[in-house]
Amino acid sequence: MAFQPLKKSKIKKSVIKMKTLGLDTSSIANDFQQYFCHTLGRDQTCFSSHYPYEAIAYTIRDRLMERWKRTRHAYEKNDCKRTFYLSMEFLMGRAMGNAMLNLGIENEVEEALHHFGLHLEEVMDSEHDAGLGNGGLGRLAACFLDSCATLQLPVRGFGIRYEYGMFRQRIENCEQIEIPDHWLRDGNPWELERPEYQQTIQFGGYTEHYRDDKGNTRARWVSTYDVMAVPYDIPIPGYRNNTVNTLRLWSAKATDEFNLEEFNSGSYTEAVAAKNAAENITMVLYPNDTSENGKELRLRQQYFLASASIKDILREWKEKHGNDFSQFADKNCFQLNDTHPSCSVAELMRILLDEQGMEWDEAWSITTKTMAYTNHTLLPEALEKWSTQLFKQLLPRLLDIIYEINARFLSEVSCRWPGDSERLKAMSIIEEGPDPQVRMAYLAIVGSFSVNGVAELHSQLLKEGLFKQFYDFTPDKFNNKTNGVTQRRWLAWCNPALKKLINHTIGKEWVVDLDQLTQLKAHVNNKKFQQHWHQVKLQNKQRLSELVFNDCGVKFDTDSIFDVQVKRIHEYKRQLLNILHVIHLYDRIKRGDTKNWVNRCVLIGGKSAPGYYMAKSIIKLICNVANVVNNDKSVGDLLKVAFIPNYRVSAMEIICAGTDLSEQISTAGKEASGTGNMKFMMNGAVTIGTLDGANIEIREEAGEDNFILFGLTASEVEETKKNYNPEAYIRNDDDFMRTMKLLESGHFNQFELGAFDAITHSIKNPYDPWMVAADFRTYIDAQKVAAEAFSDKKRWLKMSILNTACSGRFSTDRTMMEYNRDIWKLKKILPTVEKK
Ligand code: 26Q
Repeated sequence: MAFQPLKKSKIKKSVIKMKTLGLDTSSIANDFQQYFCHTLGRDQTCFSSHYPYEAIAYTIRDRLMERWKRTRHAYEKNDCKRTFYLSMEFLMGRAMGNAMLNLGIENEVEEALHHFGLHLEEVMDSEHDAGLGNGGLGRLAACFLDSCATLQLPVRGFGIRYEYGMFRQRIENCEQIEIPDHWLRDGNPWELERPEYQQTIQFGGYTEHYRDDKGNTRARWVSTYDVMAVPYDIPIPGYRNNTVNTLRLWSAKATDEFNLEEFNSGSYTEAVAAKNAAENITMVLYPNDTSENGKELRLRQQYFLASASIKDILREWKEKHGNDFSQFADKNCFQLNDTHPSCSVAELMRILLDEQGMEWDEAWSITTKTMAYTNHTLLPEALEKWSTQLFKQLLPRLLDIIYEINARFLSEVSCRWPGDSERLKAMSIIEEGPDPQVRMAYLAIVGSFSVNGVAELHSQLLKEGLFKQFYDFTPDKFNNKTNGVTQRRWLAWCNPALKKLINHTIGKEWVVDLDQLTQLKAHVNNKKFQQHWHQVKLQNKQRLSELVFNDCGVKFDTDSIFDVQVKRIHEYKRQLLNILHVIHLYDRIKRGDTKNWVNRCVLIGGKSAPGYYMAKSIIKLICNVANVVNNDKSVGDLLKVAFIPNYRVSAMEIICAGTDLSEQISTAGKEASGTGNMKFMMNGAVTIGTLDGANIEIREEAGEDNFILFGLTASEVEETKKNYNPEAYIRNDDDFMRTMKLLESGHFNQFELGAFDAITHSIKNPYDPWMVAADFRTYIDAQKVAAEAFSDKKRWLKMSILNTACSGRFSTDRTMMEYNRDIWKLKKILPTVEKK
């Protein structure tokens, strides 16, 4: 046993007390020196930026430790209600800048490092992104944690500590190559291992029934093979408020007993192999941003997260309340980030029934008062399903419970609608068929007291479409919580020049109250302010253009309009429409149709799921078009195109600040919300977009004049689908015709015959669900409007300023206050003040 309890010794509380560490330059410099020279054993001959990074990271982390402890202590002492945010993804990015900002020690750290001849920026660049997420859903979880800590809400994140995060993307021969992201290789100074809180997670085996002391039949899950879940805690500092919340990430470890058994029976290699199998559970993040169904390891991961987290909460509960669960539902809430952690519903039931010996009704009442579910997709094909066969093999006891939940649920439905067997079939948690499936979204809805979408339109469409029958049955569960982003990272941190200008103009309150930005409206016509705004944008465009040159070798001229689309590559997000516009512009240049031309730099970035053929083809098309356009002397500065490899959080921090035009061009009714759209808006980009997801709310806030709209609405999309004829759109539009001709001529795939056939076919397919052809014309026209607006410098500046000024609603502070008001009902808790 690696961790033995102290028997004879007892640590003296009065002596072990934490020191309050100074936040001044000289304290920081002293500690840095201590870590650098003594702990890490380096000196002036050190040539790597890693050790300075590690030393300063520990120095900063030390300053979070005491606040962390005091926050934990306050939650414990208050015995307050708490929320647990369960998510398979937390896309945290880098921690250091955020910690410095929230502690308010950026200048002090910079000065301290300077003292040793070090540049903060270079040192910071040594930090790996924590890429434990695919995209929007994972980054949203990270922004939520930042806002909860800032609002001083007792919220803890639970996730998985993947050894390998989101793959690194390289572009070779215009194609995506996936490279494993071994982000923990050089250690992670931001995590604290907590082996004392490890949990045992069961898999396999079967359900056994037996009689308890009172003669009641009860069930237990036996003959399982077990895996240990070891928690690693990451501090989540609030903004200058001494609160430090926790993100707890679980890592899989083989059990010691298991190894011993195999070992004693003489099968050394089998023992090691089995250890590997157990530890594989948390090895790698699944790189799909829509569900990839049926993968056993993924279901293992999901149950591992659910079981470890719930057991952890019950351990804490029982330490304080013993076996009294009467208050449990009043004091705990589990927010499920999509269906990925929805095994939690059945797992909490299992523990209450089998381990606490509760009756069904009591256990169900507790479960359905504590679970809340957030949906993040409108694509029916993205709803998670698991075959009951796989479930039975891996989690037999959970499947029993799911069947029972379903039986009781369906009997309620049939009371309400007697004899309506079609409805029962449609609403059943089990989808019947040759290979019956567990519908995880239905399990989550039935098991939760709250079901929310992530933008107004999305929540509306859930009620009318995907979950209509559930809405009819329990309308009160359904609600909307429009997403947001944290302005600490996505404005104050990533855009220091704009931060300075805003602070100077309206003060600093906006950092914790983003609605304050409306005060900027008063300055929108002020010449001097406009000039400043322009200079800031130019400076940020310079920074972005350096990034693009380093990563793509393409020169972006800062006088051009910077037209940017960065997000996961997916057909519904329509990067294809973007590149069709680029081809159209190229065609115009080649034809000499360049009157009133506005120079344009188009930047596209994002990762494709490794097995998603169409998305990969789209990346290839973008890169091929970029090569042709950028190497055509007759194009020059009129048009530049770049695909930025390995799009990630730390790249977005530079990209969003330097963008003029934000591309949010998904097929209406498909993007649940989007959050990149909000980051761009906050940093003064103008959106060109469809009426989809949160774009609608962005346009409402910014005003019609400050948003460039195009495309079919969600209901028009459905209407148009009925007799959609893409070839007619092409035929009747000269620009479209020429664009398609260029694409089909092989101009962009000279030595790669047929490389883009699948793409051209998809555009012409009458069943193209993404309706690219239907929106081509209005998109091209809207782009022209954008170019005209940009060429009118004053007008564009005003649009830019107003976008930032109106972005207050899109702070996750607002989002979290709404979750708290309607769902969690937590009290704000201040960290305890330790007596001197
Ligand atoms: C599920 C099962 C198996 C393998 C992978 C998955 C999986 C993983 C990630 C399914 C979905 C995701 C991620 C989804 C996602 O990021 N959705 C986005 O969520 C954002 C935050 O709410 C929204 O703004 C976006 O509109 C939505 O696309």
